[in-house]
Amino acid sequence: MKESFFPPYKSLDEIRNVQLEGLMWTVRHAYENSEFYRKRFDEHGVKPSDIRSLSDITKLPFTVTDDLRAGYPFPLRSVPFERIVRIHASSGTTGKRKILSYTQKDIDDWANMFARCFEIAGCTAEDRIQIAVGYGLWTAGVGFQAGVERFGAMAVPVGPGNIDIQIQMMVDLKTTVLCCTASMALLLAEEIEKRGLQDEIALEKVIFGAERSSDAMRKRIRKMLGVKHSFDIPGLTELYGPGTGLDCPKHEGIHYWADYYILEIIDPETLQPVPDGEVGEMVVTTLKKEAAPLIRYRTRDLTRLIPKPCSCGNIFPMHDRIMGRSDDMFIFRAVNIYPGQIDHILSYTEGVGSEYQVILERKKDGKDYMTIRVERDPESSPDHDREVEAKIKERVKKEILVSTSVEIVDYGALPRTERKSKRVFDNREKD
Ligand code: DLL
Repeated sequence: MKESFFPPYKSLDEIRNVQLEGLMWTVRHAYENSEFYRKRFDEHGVKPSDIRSLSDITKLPFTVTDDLRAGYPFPLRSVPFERIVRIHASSGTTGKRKILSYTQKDIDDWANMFARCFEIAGCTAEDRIQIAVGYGLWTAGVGFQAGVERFGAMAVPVGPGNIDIQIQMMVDLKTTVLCCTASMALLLAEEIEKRGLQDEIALEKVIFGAERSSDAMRKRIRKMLGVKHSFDIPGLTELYGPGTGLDCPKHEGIHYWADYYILEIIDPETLQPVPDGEVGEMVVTTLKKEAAPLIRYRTRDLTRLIPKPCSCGNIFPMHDRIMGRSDDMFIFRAVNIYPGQIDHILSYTEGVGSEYQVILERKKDGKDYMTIRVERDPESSPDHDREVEAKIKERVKKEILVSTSVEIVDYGALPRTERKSKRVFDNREKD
């Protein structure tokens, strides 16, 4: 029988026991071996011996991004340098990069989690898995690579960009699984369509991550590539990298590896847990991570727990897609808006494509103006533009409670990227 990367846990209670053991180990390990954590715990008046049940986790202080920056270049380090075998860094747009270190065991644990992702997606050793994300300091390429190898399929490590080589590999090697950002998948899908190569490729699955993608965008990509399933892979540099969970072919939520980390969802204002199933900020505590353990790390990502078991039978719990980051929120005319609210409206408006930009400007009259620029669906006629614009304006007014202008542009007019797409352009002068 094929090797499984899932331990034979029979119930959530069994996973909870593993969590308690891991939490107690992590807290002691961090307290004894990291200057940062010892100081933070002492300031907070908490000792490892205070953690005796899972609910005691709330006694622990939060860790935030600024703590990582303050500890640059080896934040949260809890092992001697001779045990660190690798570092990765996030691309961070502001300030210093976040650098995280790994022991050999951390790397092995990460590969194991990643192998589960391929297993839950229904991949087999026969699959040819094309990795179209950046290798190097970023966790993406190296993470997928280790995951494919641990799983035992064939890795096709093309890396980022190189549309011609990507397509050549897909056609010649008959790649079955494509791993990339949704932006890159769209770029590739459009190019394959343009070159009329749909019948020459053998893709069955696409695994996207690293950025939020709309329902419309994913649907479009699946249609153009002729694949039945697309999977959503979450991950962040601080928590190993990609591969900390995946949706299964039932697509009822993202199963996450609760024996490697505890996921809490909190209200970012009150810092209290939200009621089960409500949206809040993901806070993660690692259970086995040695070099840079995370204790109640505030990710800024927004999602919710899905408070029911999946119909696939896998007992690992689920969270929803990442709906955005609390720091993506922008304030327009005193209304807090998340880009996800806009792409939700656009996804369910007929006549528009998946690509859009939101432009915010302050005009001479001192007032702020918003424009949503969105591509026309390639199968729609410009004759309907006025009607579609009016429909979007009306829905934005009704659902987000603000007025916006809408501009429909030709299909393909907005920029495509092989990395994470930028959607919101805030050109208002900062005070
Ligand atoms: O983006 C790791 C990754 C690479 C994940 C490839 C999946 C695939 P960072 O550069 O540290 O790591 O960025 C992490 O990206 O906090 C989220 O805000 C966002 N993000 C990652 N995956 C998803 C996803 C990688 N599936 C930040 N959906 C995270 C939505 C995502 N947002």
